Order: sequence, then structure tokens, then C-alpha cells
Amino acid sequence: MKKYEKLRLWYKSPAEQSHTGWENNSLPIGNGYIGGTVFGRTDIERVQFNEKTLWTGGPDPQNRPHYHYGIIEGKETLLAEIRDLFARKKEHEAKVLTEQLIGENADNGGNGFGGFQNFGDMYFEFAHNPSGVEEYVRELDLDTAIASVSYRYEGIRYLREYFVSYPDNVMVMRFSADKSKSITLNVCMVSAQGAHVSIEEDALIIRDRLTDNHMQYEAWLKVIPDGGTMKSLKGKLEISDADSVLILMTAGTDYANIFPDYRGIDPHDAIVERIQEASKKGYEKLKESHLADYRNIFSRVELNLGHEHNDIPTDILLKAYKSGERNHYLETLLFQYGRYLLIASSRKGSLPSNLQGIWNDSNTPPWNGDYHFDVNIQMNYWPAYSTNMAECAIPLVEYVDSLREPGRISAAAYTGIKSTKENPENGYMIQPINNPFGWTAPGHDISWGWAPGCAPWVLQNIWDYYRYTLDREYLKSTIYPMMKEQSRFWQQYLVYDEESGRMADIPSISPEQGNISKGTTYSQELAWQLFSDTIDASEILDVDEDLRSEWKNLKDMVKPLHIGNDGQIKEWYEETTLGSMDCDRKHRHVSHLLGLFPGNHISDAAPEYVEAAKVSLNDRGDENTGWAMGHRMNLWARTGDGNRAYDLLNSFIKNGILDNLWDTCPPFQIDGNFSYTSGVAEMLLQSHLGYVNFLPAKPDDWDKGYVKGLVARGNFVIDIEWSQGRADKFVVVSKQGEKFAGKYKRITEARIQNESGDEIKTERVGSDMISFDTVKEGKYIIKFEGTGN
Ligand code: FUC
Repeated sequence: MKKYEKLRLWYKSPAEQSHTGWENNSLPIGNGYIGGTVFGRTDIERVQFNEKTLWTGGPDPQNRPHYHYGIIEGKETLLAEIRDLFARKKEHEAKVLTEQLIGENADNGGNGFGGFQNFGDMYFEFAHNPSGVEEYVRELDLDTAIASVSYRYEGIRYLREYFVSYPDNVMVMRFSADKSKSITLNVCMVSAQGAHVSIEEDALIIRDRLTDNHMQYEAWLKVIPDGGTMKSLKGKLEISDADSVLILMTAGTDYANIFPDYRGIDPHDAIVERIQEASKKGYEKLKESHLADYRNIFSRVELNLGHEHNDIPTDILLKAYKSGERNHYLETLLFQYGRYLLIASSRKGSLPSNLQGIWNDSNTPPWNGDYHFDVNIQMNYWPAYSTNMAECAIPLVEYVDSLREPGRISAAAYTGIKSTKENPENGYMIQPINNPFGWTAPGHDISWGWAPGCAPWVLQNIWDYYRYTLDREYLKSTIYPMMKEQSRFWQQYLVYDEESGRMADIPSISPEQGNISKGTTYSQELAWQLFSDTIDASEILDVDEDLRSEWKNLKDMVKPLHIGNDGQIKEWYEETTLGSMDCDRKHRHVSHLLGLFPGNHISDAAPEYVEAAKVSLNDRGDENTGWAMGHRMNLWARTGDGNRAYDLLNSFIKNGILDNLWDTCPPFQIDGNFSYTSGVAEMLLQSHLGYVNFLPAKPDDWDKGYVKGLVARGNFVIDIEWSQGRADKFVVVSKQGEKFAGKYKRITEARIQNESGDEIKTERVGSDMISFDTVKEGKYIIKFEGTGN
């Protein structure tokens, strides 16, 4: 097996100059703040770009002085009235009244919801006629996060390189050739907002305000030719006969995630400084710091699924896969691409990765390019910890923390649960749709709009930050307060339902499936998980003993899981057989199975629920939107059925992937990329039940391979090697010196040594499970040699 090979997406033709070309073929680069998509054209190269904070909507003293997070006032007593009707068995009236439990209409960004905007395009007019171009290659190298275009034209070899540096916060582009004085082009920039582009010596500048909310935005493109001449002409910079050209671009806005105005300072000074600093550094140094930064995260994980070296263009590889030719290299590439995309769209200091990550060529993107909290944003972060990129999840933690203030106003307006002077952190609410201006009101259509489980759900991602890193300080200062406040909310929000004998979320809706009812599995399960996790967190920190006993009580009283007459996990408490409720049995959302993944309630500890989850999954079927197949992949991995998980992986690649390997819902939506990466990790390693489960859902097709650098909860970094379908070796690096527990068939017969070759004393804690003490940074090798492998 070859130890290492280049991970790249590559093509023999450019992307078409159209939205379809953008969506299917352009290649994304980014640093969390700035995103770019490279078309790779030879006549007129196009690089479309975004800055993540450029959003319409939100508050604006002139246009929207009464912006109020989507809240419709006067609904404070509605919930109590609905609950009273339910209690008096007036179900019909209760349901009718529930339809009023909605927020302002956000369709097309209305009522200040706004939408993520396209910033603009850069055009580089080379006038290299495509018909004369030879040996054309357009690629995105995942090992360097550099996109490039190379070709031969009239006997000269041209090379163009593009990356976005996180440390310097600039997009860097360099055009060169194998012959001096060969770079001749015009450079122009176009604002997607219709702003004027001015020229100042060697720079093109966009500086304006959005008409919708007066947000100030600015972008600078600076051209630094090496040799040749440069002049400006009709809004363009004309470069002739240069040896090479370096182009730097950076952008910003005066958005700040600060409640309630969401504005900070004029971005001008910071932009000018960044451009100046970057030009002083020069190409080589910029590249050096970019590579050091990027590789530090990306190179932590290696995956090989036993494939041979593969040098076929990515679109051709994908086409073959779609027609039934499985290819483990492509499966690996897609796994690593998910990691690449998260590094490119979510870095500390930036807003989190949105529905399209950071790449958007439209001012009216699908679903406003927003943050969806009824699966999508959670999914974006599923691979962050398990594939060794915990720092990429910091934007999510900080963002959700920032939603507590507006979320309290929404909670008060719709549930009457108010913060007081004595108790300022008394509960916040997050609902399915959200913009970066604190929109936390319910959605405008009840079939999906009311889903208070959104906050507990995303808190699973946030609690996992601690579980993977064991960063106790962060748990104490940031994570636990968020969990505690949400638990306080649910303490006050749940009501006793006599009929079912449960503390229940009433009214309750299974996201996007509808059916106004009482205590759907979705919200009961999320409440269960929230209490369970908050209890654990409070025990770790040794705080809030009094609250803890109340949470324990509630955890026992929410009783989320019920098996229906067909042996399925019920989606609604009222459900009898599959399909007995008004629902789409093939629906993309599988919200009643969250206890299996990402939660840990459905496990081998009660195998009847695992079996019931399989019945539900089989009934839902495999074919679905990209992200939904990705979710199913993770779910099947958790059942331990690697071959079913692999079926989903196949369906996902066949039906959910575009030529540039972006996931499609359709349209392009990035969450599926992330659930794929998470799914592969879940097939190889699981750690949600207090121990490490090695190769828990490895399909037969992955007969040999290795993975390095996956992370398990407890902060263990893990390598696995296997051949002929069975593990040969595990390497465990204990980052925090915790006690280690691991499960694998006949692991009790394995030989365990530390780095110096000393035998490690282990304890047998089950038929296929061992545990042993570790020291901080200690390395442990678990070998199966000579154990009848
Ligand atoms: C949820 C999904 C849709 C889509 C949207 C952005 O509402 O049900 O399929 O992914 O988010």
C-alpha cells in the first residue's frame, strides 16, 4: 500500500462562466472570513468572492428602527392557552391556536431577516483563446489549500496560483510563466452590490454601504507586477510584459456580532493595514505562513482505504463512480475535502460556516444562505472534533453564546420565561432559522417554525468541544453557562402531560414533518440529552448540586423513546404503525433518531431501541437529499452496520455530489459534505458511550487501510491499521492522561506496550473491552500479532 499520495481535485477544463459553472465546477478557497471560487478560465479568468459578514437585514436606524429578531409581539400568553386547551382535550382548538405560534415572515429575506450577499467578482483578462490552449490543468490541492491553473499557450507555460491566508487575512493570487515578460492582462473588479469601483494607483477599491441596512463594506485589490508596465484605463489596471504578477485582495464590513446593534468599526483602516502588511511580506512569505497555518490543522489526519494511486481527473472519477465503479481514492478525497471545507469556512474570529459555508454567488441565495438550526448548522460541525480540528468549532461556540441575549427576548415573547435581575440567565430560545442579527423567533410556518429543540441540539456540538478536548477552563467559563441556562429554560418550559405521564414539550412538531402534537420524540429526546449532558458537566465542575437533582428528575420524566406497532421508533407519541400519522414516510429529516446520532441515548445498552431505529431507517429509505443521505450514513454507522453505512456512502456520492465535489441538496448546500466526513469517521471510530470503539462499522469493501489522527472523546488521538478485514494495530496517544477504555473483537488478546516497549497492565472490562491507565502525552501500541488474527 502506498503510504502517501497527493490529495487533489483536478480537471482538464475550466468552469463555465455562469451560475451553473459556479455551482458545479468552480473551486472554493477560503479562510473563514473571505471565500473565493476560482473558475480557471484562460480568456477571462473569474474569481468570485465573499466576505462572511456581508449580510442584508437586521437593525438599521433609518430603514428598520423596529427590527425585533423576527418576534411578533403579543404572543406571551398563547403558549399557556394552547396547553390549557390540550389539557382540556380540546385538541382541534389547541392545534388551530398553535398555528399562531409563529414569527415574522422571513421569505426572501423579508422583515429584516436579510440574506448572505455576494461581494463581487475579480476578472483577469488574459485573452488566451481557449482553442489555442494546451495541457490545461485546473486543480485544488488539499495538502496546501492552493488552487491553481496551468497550461501552455503559444509555446509558453503559464501558472496561476490562488489561496486565502488565515494569518494574513488576504486572498493571494500569483500569475507567472516559464518565460520572462510574458504576463500581460487587464485586471478589474465588479461589485455584486452595484457599488462604484475606484482606482488608486495600483489598487482597485470598492467602498460603499448596503442600501438595505447601511452596512459599510470595503474591498481592496492590489496589483504588484514584477517587471513590465502598469497603467489604469477605463476602470481597469492594464499590465503588460511582466515577469509575474502578485495580486492581493482583502475585504471587510462594519458588522460586529454585538447585540443589539450588530455594528462595529469602519473596516477601512484594518483593510489598508492588511494590504500593506501583505505587500511588504511578498509572495513567498505569505505562502509560507499560509502553509504553516493550514497544514498544522489539515495534516493531522491521514486516511487510506487500500486504494492504488489514482491520477484520473476528478469529474471523470466521479462519473465512473456514479455508473457503479467504486473507487476508494475518491471516497478518501471526499472525506478530506470535508475537512478542507471546514478549515476554509470556519476559523476563530469568523462567523460560523453557513448553509453554503462561505461561498455564494447570489444576492438571493437559497434559504437566504442563513443558519438553519433544525439540522444544518449542527451537521456542519459534526466532523470538527472527530477529525481533529476542534479549533474550527470555536466560531460555533462563540456564535451560539452570542444568541443567548436575543434568544432570551424570544423566549420571553413566546413562552413567558423571562430573565430577571436576580436571575439574568434564565433561558434563551433558538428556532429553525437564524441570521447573524439575533433572529431567534419561531419560523413563519408552523409546520417547521416551532422547534425549541434547536438550542439543546446545537448544545450537543458545544458540549462535545469539552468532551473531545477536556478543556476544563473553557467548560467552566463558556460552555457550562450556556448549557445551564438552557437547562433552566427546559425546567420551566416542560409541562406535565397526564395522558402520557411525561414532562412534555407541548405543542410539539417533528421538524419539517409537521403534525402539531404533544412531546414529539425530537424534542423529548433533545431535552433528555440536554439534561443528561448538563448533569455530567455540573458533576465535572462540581457545581449546582441542587439543580442537578432537579435535572435528574426531569431526565427520568421526559421518556422520549417509544416503540410502535411496526417495531419502529415512533416519531410522534400518538403514532401507532408506520405512516399512521399524516407524514411523508420518505422524509429527509429523521429527527426521531437523534438519540442514535448525534446523541447517545440509543445504544447497545438497550438493543431493542437500536433494532427499532433500524426499522425506522429502512422505512425512510436511502435515496434522499445530499445532507439527508449524509445523516443516514452516520446513523447506520452507529447501529454498527458498516455495509449499510457504506450503501449510504455510495448513494451519497452517486446522487448528492457535484463535479467540484460540493454536496447538493439540491441546490449546493455544504452540510452534506460535512456529514459525509463525519460519517466516514464514525465508521472507523466511535467514542460516544464512554469508551473507544475501533472499526465499529467498517464495511467489507474496506478490506485493508489505515487512518491516522482521528480523535476520541477523552482526547485520545488514534491511529488504526487493518488488513484482510481485521485490525493489525491501534496507536493511542493520550493527550490528557485519562484512563483509556477500548473495544474491539478479541482486543483482550492483543499485546499492549508503551513507546519504550514496556508491557502495559490492562483490565478486562467486558468480553471485547479493556481499559488501562495512561499518562499525559503517553503513546500506547495495541498489536494483534500472533493472536490468531
Ligand atoms: C432544512 C431542510 C431542507 C434544506 C434547508 C436549508 O429546512 O429540510 O432540505 O436543507 O434546511
